Amino acid sequence: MRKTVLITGATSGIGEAAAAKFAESSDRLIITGRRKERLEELASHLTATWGTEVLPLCFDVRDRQEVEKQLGGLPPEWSQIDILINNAGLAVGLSHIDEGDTDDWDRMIDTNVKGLLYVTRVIAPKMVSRGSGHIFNIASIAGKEVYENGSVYCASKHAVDALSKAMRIDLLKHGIKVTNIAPGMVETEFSLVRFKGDEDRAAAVYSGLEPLRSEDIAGVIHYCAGLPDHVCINDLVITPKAQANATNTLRKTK
Ligand code: NDP
Ligand code: 8X3
Repeated sequence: MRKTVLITGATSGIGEAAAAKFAESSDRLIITGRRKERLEELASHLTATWGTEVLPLCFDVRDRQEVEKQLGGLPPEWSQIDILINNAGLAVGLSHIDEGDTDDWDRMIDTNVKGLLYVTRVIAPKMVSRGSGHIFNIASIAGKEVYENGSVYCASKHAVDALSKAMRIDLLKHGIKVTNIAPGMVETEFSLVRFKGDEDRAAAVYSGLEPLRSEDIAGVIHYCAGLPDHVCINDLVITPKAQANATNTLRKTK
């Protein structure tokens, strides 16, 4: 059955790939992000390729009033959301706790934790009133483990991990499923954002190994969303074959 899927952070990476995957299966999409041009290009592309109905909404998930205005004021034909993919997020910087940039910390906590909460606070009641829905939280392997220099990003993703568990309890009686997705290394714009545009540092993250592609994660989300209603995958850690955990990778040397 055709579903309405809301994906935050669909202008690149995992969110964009998830949008393509759900479009391919004829679902309807609400896609969000801050980069308006990219959002509109993606919407046109999905409609031209798969005939998908798409509603692009440009806003910053950190802006609570804007989240409430945009998602609280959805047109009636778009307000029944079956699947929410809380994907918008980022890492900024990589530094020891005594040297970190507090503006970077604010960006990560405000986006990864507070932004996810603002979106969920608007959408969850709509699911509760219908007694159905499926929420995906894109956490991270950094929400399962911590690594040197990653303290605040790891803390923000541990918060997402905790929220997934807590949401599953609170929403249980309303028939809403919550799936926590915890990817390892996925080659997207993630490292470029983390290193503030430094392409060499970003490329080095994935050198000598085959990282996950956004499509790999999108495929897993789509699979979980397509399972029978009585089945809920609660939590998945997904890494490339060359990654054992947050810190151990197998790289080919030249
Ligand atoms: P990308 O940088 O490619 O995509 C991030 C998306 O989030 C973009 O669409 C961006 O849109 C959106 N976004 C970021 N900040 C905001 C904001 N303030 N308001 C609205 N949208 C925002 O990275 P990924 O696809 O890799 O990241 C997606 C999620 O996956 C993140 O939560 C990330 O933490 C998580 N993750 C990524 C891993 C990886 O290795 N790549 C591993 C584990 C988890 P725009 O800039 O247009 O606003
Ligand atoms: C992104 C993966 O290992 O850089 O969440 O934290 S990692």
